[in-house]
Amino acid sequence: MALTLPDGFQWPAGFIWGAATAAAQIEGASHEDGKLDSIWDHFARTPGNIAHGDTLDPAVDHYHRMPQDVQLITSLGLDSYRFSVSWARVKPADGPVNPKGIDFYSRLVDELLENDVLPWLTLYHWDLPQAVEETGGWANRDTAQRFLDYAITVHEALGDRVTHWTTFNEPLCSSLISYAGGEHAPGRQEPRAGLAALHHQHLAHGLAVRELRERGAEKLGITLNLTNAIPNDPSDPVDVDAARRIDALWNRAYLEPILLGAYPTDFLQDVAGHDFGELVHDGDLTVINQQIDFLGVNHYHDDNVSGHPLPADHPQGLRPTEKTTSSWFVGSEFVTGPTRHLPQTAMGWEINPGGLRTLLVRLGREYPELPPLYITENGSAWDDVIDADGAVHDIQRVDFLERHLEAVAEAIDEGADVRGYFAWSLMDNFEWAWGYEKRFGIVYVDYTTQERTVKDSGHAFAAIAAGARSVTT
Ligand code: GBH
Repeated sequence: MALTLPDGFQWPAGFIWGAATAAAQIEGASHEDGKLDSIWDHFARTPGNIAHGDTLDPAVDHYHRMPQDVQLITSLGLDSYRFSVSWARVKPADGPVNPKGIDFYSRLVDELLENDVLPWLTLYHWDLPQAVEETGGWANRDTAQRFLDYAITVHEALGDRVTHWTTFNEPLCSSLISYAGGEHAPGRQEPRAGLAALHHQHLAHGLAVRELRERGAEKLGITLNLTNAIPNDPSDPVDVDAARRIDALWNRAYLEPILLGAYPTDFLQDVAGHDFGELVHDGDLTVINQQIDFLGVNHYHDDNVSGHPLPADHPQGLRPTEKTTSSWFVGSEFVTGPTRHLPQTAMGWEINPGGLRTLLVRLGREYPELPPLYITENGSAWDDVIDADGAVHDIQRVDFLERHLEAVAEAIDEGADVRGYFAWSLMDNFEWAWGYEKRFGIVYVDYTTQERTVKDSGHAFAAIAAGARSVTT
């Protein structure tokens, strides 16, 4: 198998080939060396929140296996490793700094640099200290200020070695899905809190970018999960309006305050019933509208949407899911997601590589002020097994990876400024509400022995990266 690339195509010089993880999904050691509960530790203790009652301990025991995991990254020949720092490890009660916590990340960064791997650091990948949640969490405006203090702490410790700083990973998930939809920690089902979290995370992002810029951080950005919202019936104005609403709520409400310094007008109208305007104080949008050096794009699937109820026998359940009674489509609760009967991954997510190309090209065309793009996550879950020969022949993931890399190449060929691709994920891990059931890794983890085995997709990715590099450098 090989990539089919546009005629004469070459990956841009210096294109970054990497893999990504997140602290809560891999570290374990939830209560070791001074770490206290994050909202995910707390959330996982309530039966029914996580599949099979799984918890975040020991996850893949990365806290104790960090040097070997860096060797794994090196063995794949990757340029960069995208990881997140756990706020609850660094400032466990959001009070004094935990020296052992910060030391872990300092050792990780040293280990990466010694192996010529670029550290790509994310400050917030969803694991708020439970102590902060107990004072109101992201629904509370003051949490933005606390995030700034935490960001400064991490920068003071690592700023001499880390050049690439991402404030938030997918704020859509850590605001609306977590505070309005209730599917993610802290599991709150309050539409207004979801909107407050959205705005306060924007504010936290802006405060941190402004401050870390002044303190000399080289590259600052944010990662958003972006989607193409597709009207189920393009000739039906009700479906077209549903797609417009989801595009506003999922994409533009995140992109535009950052890039343009304003919330989209139609989004403001859609959520008007929740007094969103009261959350936005004078000057906030100026703080949020900081120049960023890159935009991270996470993409897994497009979203086919309709403004009509689904028939009762429809295979894909209506949102909200059985687990929650509140929708995270705040202001557009009636919107549904009918299936298009495309092939699906083990998550039930549609496979449509062309969607990634469309998205990347469209971003560049719609936003002239767009900074360089990096795909900071893309990947797929499958029911992997170790075969009799000791290998993991994950042919579906290999295919997913190759078709999506082709889509990225096509987008670049059409003018999209994409400078890197991080596979999600480096290794199998704790897949949030799905626990350990869903495997996204390009490296397999045996959850009994914690043994790591590079899957066929890992070998394929390493070969593609090596091949691309030998031509461009
Ligand atoms: C990312 O989020 C995370 O950053 C990462 O930690 C995670 O492990 C990885 O993806 C895989 O899940 O309501 O049915 O339409 C996932 C982004 C956004 C994907 C919301 C699912 C809604 C599904 N998710 N989307 S549905």
